[in-house]
Amino acid sequence: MTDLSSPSQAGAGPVRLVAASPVAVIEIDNPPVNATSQAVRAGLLAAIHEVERDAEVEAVVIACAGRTFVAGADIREFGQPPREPHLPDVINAIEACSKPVVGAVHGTALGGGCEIALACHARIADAGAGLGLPEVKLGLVPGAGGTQRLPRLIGVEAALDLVSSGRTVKAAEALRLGLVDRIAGQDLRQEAIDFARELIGKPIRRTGALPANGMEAEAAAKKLLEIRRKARGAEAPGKAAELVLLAASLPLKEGMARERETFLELRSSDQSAALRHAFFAEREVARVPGFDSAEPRPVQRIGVVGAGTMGSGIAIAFADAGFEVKVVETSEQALAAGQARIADIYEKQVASGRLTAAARDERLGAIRYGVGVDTLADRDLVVEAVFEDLEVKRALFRELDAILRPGTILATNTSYLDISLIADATSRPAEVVGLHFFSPAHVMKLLEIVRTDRTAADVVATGLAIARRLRKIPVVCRVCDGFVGNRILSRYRQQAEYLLEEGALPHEVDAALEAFGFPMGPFAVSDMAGLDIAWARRKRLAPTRDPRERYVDVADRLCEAGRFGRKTGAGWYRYEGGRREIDPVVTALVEEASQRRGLRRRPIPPEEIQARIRAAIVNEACKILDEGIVERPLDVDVVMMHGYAYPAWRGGPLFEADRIGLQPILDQVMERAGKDGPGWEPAAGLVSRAASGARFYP
Ligand code: 3H9
Repeated sequence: MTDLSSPSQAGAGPVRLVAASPVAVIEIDNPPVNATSQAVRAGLLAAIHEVERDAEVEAVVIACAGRTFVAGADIREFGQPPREPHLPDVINAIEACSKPVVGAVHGTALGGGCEIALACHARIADAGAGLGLPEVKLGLVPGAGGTQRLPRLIGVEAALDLVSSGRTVKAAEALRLGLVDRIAGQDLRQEAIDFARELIGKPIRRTGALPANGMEAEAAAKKLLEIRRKARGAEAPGKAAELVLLAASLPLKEGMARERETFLELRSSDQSAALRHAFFAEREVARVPGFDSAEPRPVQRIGVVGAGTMGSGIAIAFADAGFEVKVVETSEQALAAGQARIADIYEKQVASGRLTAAARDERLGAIRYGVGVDTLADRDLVVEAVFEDLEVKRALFRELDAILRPGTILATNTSYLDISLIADATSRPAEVVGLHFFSPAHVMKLLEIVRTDRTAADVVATGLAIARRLRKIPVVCRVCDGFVGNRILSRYRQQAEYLLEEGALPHEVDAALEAFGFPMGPFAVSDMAGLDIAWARRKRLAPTRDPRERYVDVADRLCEAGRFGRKTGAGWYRYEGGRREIDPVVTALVEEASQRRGLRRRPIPPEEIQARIRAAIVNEACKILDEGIVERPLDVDVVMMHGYAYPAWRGGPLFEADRIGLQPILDQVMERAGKDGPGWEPAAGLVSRAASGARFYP
C-alpha cells in the first residue's frame, strides 16, 4: 500500500493506493466527507500517475473510506486563492488514464465528487447512494467538468434539470438516467473490482468524448427562462444551465474553459459568499454554547395532544423519524378527523411516488390514537398543539403534569404565548420547553426550541437531539412575543400595511418582495395561511395595544367581511380557479384607509418597498439580539431563511446587512422611527455597530 499524501501534508494520508494486480484500488480517506482538499487532489493525481507507471496494474477502482464518496470540493478552501493541482486537471488525468477506471460510489457523490465519478470510465453505486451537482446551492456552477460531461452522459435535457436544481438523484434513478452503469448487490468494493476486471482489454468509454445531443433552440430558450424564473434572483442556476447547453456545440476543452471562467467568477460573488454562509450557519446553529454538552434524555415514546393541522404534522414528523407516537384528542369525532388527516397526507405521498406503500404502513403503524390525556402516562415527551389560548394551555399542562411520570418533558407548540406562564401551571417548570414547529410540520425544516429561565439544560439538549433525529434545523431562543420568527414577521407585515396606507396596493408590495426573492409576498402568504388566526390574536391583544401605535385596520375589515383568504375564495385578493386576482373591493378599502389617516397616496417604487421591509426586519432582528433572545446573528439568519423563505442567496437579513453596510439601514430605520412612532425605535445594537463600524459577523 502506498501513501500518496504530499510531503507538505505528511501524516494526513488522505489518498492510498492498493496496487494489486490486475486491479489497483485508489482509496480517498479524508473525513468527514472526503472533500477534495489540496492534499486529496495531489494524492489522487499522484495515484493516477503511479497506476499508469505500474505495468502490473491493468485496471483501477476509485473508492472512498468512511461514510461517503467524495462530497465535493472543500468549501472551506473557497475563501483562499486556488492551489495546484486544480480539480479539473486531476479529473482530466483520471479520464485520460490509459487503463479502465471504475468509480465505486457509496453515500453521496456530490459536486467535485460527482465530477470525479463522471470522469471515470464506468460507475457502480450502492443501492442507497446518491449523486448530484449541488453547486448552484452554493451560488456556483460545477467547476471541474460537470456541466460538460453530465450532458454527454445523460443528455442535455436531463442534465439541465440536475445541474440547475442541484438535486441529488438516488441510485435507482441514476441507473435509469445512465449516470451509473450498475448498482451493487452486497459488496460494492468487490463488485467494483470485478467490474474493472471485466473492462480490461475492452475499448475505454470516456465521457468527455461522447457527443452531446443539443435541444431545439426554442425549447432551450424556454427552459432557460423557466430556470431563471424559478431561481428567484439567484444567478447560478441560469449560468449553470447556459453552460450545459454549450456542451452540445463546444468541444470538451473549450466548454471546460468557459465553465472554469464562470466558476471562478461566481466563487468570488456576493451570492456565493451568502450561500456558503447559509451552509455553515445551518450546521453551526445546532451547536449552542452551554447546551450542546448537556446529556440529552432518552426519548422514544411521544405524545401529541391535538390532532388539528399542526398536531397531525407533528405526529407525522415524529413517526417519519422512527419514534412511537400517540395522538390524543378530546372526542372520538376530533380524533377520527385527525386520523383521517394523517392518513390522507401519507396517501398523497404514496400517490406522488415519494413514499412506498410499505413505508406508509410502517409509519401509520407507529402512530396510535386515544381520547383523553390520561392515555399518555407512559410517554417520554408530550407535545401540545391545541388551541392558542393561554388558559386552555395552562389547564392542559396542569392535567398532564398530574399524570406524567417525573422526567417526562412537556413541550408546547405555541407560536406566541408566554411559555413561562404555561410552565408555572406545572410542578416541573424545568421540564417545560417550547418546540415551535412550522406548518406543515412534517415538511418545514425549522424548529424553534424556546427555553424559559427555568428550562433545564438537559431538556434543551434533548430538544436539540430530537431536532437532529427529525432532520430539522433547531434554533434555541428565549421567550418573547412571537419568539424569533413570528416577532420579526409581525413587524414586517406591519410595515407592509403602512406601505398600503401610503399608496401601494397589496399586489405591488407582493411583487416587490417576490422580486426581492421571497417565493410569495406577505399578502399572498396571509391569504394562504388564513387571515382569521391573526385577527383573533389582534382582538385578544387590542386592550393592551399602545394607543399611539400606528395601526392599519384593513385586515380587520377584510375579516369582518368574511374574507379569510384562499379558503373563503377571497382575502387580500380574489381567487378564481386558484389564481389570485386584484380585487377592486380591497383597493377601495385601502384607499379609504389612506383617507382616514389623511394621507395623500403616492406611487411607491419597488426599491423603497424592499428597503423599508429589509430595514424593519434588520431592526427587529437586532432588538432580538440586544435582548438576548438569541445569542448569535446566525440564529436569526437561519430562522429567516428556513422559516420565512428569506432568500438564501442573500445569506439572511443580518449577513446581508453587513454587506450593504449598517449605516444606510440605520438611516432608513431612523426615518421610519420618526414617521411610524412607538415600536420603530432603532435597536441599540444597530446604532452602536453603525457608529463604531462594527458588523454582525466579525
Ligand atoms: C464543488 O464541489 C465545486 C466543484 O464543482 C468544482 C471545484 C473546482 N467542504 O452536512 P453534514 C462538513 S462545491 C467542506 O453535517 P451529513 C460540514 O460542514 C461542493 N466541509 O453531514 C460538517 O462539518 P462540521 C459541492 C464540508 O451527513 C461535516 O462536513 N458539494 C463539505 O448530514 C459533516 O457534514 C456540496 O455542496 C464540503 N464540501 O451530510 C456538498 N461538506 O461537522 C455539501 C460537508 O464541522 N455537503 N462538510 O459541522 C453536504 O451536502 C452534506 O454535508 C453531505 C453529508 C450530504 C455530504
